[in-house]
Amino acid sequence: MVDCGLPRERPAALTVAGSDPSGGAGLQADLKTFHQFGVYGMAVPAVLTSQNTLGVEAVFPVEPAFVRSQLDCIQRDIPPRAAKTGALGSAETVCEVASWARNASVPLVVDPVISSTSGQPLSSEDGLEALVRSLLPQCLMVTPNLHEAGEIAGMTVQSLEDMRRAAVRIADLGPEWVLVTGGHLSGDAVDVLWSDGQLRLFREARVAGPSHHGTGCAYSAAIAALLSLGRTPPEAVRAAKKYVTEAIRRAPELGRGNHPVDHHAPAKWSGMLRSGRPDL
Ligand code: PXL
Repeated sequence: MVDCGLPRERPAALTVAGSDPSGGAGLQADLKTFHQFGVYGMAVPAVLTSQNTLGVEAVFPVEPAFVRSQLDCIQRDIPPRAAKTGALGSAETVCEVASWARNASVPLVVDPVISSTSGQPLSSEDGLEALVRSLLPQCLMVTPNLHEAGEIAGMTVQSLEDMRRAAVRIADLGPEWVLVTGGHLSGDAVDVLWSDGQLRLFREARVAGPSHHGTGCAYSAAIAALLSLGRTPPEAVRAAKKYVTEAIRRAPELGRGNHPVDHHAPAKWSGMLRSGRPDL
């Protein structure tokens, strides 16, 4: 047998998210990101969208029972080492995902997507309530942006101090780690990671220009990929933020709206399993 020096052990990561046929966001972005980190990617669509870089034209939710059937099917064969959720649509689907995740006891990153980059709703109101009630208590990390953090914490989030206060409130809802992403503030792009009474700040220089399509998806997918490779949550956030910053910097001029980020940006620790396989 020829040994090409490639790692035989390849962790699998799963995304449960919306489909963006234009490839900038949603499960397409997640799969590209998993791949870039050298992780075997799996994807369960929870809502289908008709969209391009200019906006979302239509949303078609997948039957909650069919989402569950996909999750169970994967779990029986290739149990993921880490998973992330994106747009889930309805409360029923959120509950199916929560029930699957409870049984699978997989490290779960929840990106609490409420609307698309262009502002179209991708979750119903009771979908967000269900996410807070049933998904947050059992996830390892939740990654809201300023708007999502405000909706979940019941406050407006417009400053670094607001981000910290929102993170503390959201941690009370159950997640072990809360990452509030500050990409929409001015100045440096600073994210706040809160866990167990400890605050960590992650800072990168802001990349000038219009907002980019799929930034949050690539960020949470990179975190899930790095967790599946055995990185700790703070290590995963640090490397994922560097990846996303570079992905925005290199964003290709594709489409006539919000250009997608470049999922081919360099990914630190890609494909490198931390030796000793820590407990996740
Ligand atoms: O970036 C949030 C997001 C998540 N999921 C889908 C999307 C978007 C943004 O447009 O289309 C499917």
